[in-house]
Amino acid sequence: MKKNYKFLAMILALALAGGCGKTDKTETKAEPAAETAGSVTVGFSQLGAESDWRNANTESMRETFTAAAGYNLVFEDGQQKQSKQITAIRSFIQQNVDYIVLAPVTQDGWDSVLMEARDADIPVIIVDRMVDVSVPDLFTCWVGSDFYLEGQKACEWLYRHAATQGVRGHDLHIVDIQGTLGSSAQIGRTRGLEEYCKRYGWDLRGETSGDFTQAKGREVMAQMLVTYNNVNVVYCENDNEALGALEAIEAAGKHAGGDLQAGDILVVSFDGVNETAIQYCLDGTIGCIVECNPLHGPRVKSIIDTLEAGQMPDKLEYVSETLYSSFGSVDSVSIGGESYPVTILTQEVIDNRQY
Ligand code: GZL
Repeated sequence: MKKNYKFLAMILALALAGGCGKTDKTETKAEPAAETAGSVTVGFSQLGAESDWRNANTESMRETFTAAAGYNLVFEDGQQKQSKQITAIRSFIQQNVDYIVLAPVTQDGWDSVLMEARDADIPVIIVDRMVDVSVPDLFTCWVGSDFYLEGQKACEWLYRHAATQGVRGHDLHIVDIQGTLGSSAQIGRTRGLEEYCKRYGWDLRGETSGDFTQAKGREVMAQMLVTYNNVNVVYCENDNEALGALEAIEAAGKHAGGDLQAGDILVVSFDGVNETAIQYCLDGTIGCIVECNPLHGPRVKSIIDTLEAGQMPDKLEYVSETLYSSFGSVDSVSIGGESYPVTILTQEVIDNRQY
């Protein structure tokens, strides 16, 4: 644990200046968390609670950074607002935490606050989505998913599944319910789709953000079904959007499934955390879910343990992930010469998963 000399000096200065024990009731600054002696204080700025994936990610962090394990976790919910996350990081700096962990809502706009953390000599670990910074040393390391690869896997599965039904090129009429615009998850997944559409001549009818939520996913899907009369593939950038899209598809009297020749609307999604979505993948209502693993708590702990031991972890740590389908039409997908097996979804597979 870093010696809190700075913190003690600040308290002493406040005491001498009579600033200790503020009487101002309007004081809104987060009080430093009661720190257990010898514990490692981790300030975690989580971006929100917009999806089942996010809640599983928060749970993983809370389960890992417990007082019993020797940590003092200071948790701040950004409510999907970058301004709140920046405020949280500044509060962590003021509290002189040992480590800052940031799950950034969007990729850009972090330089100045990360410079403040660097100047305060507090290591910053980025988790899940990525940040786009002007100099690499503004964060110590990152752990998360390769969202572009996830998009490529989804599209390679779609290409191969459709080919088994003789459906190719311009006969695929696709809408993309995008994630939070400007997040690296949305940027990577959308990039994968747009590249495949260009490569195979798929008909990309429209792209609109569902903000990774079920309500917005339903609203956007309903609108797209009115705007485009020939949609036969819905590319949902997370499972909560897929659940919303399925509600809209049913309300429009259409059928979600895997038989394009029979007029089904084929739904492809990402995450594999929401139980209902995974059951829909088991029964074929959702054709494919590309796994996006939320259990970053132990991974971040491993990074902090490495730093505590005076070593330097890898700058970037990518999580390996599978993709699920119950169709059996595609047994693997090949991306850039690498083969990724498709996990054929069964109830047993579901029961044996970690989350
Ligand atoms: C991906 C993560 C995304 C999930 C969504 O790692 O950032 O944000 O795919 C979540 O479910 O809202």
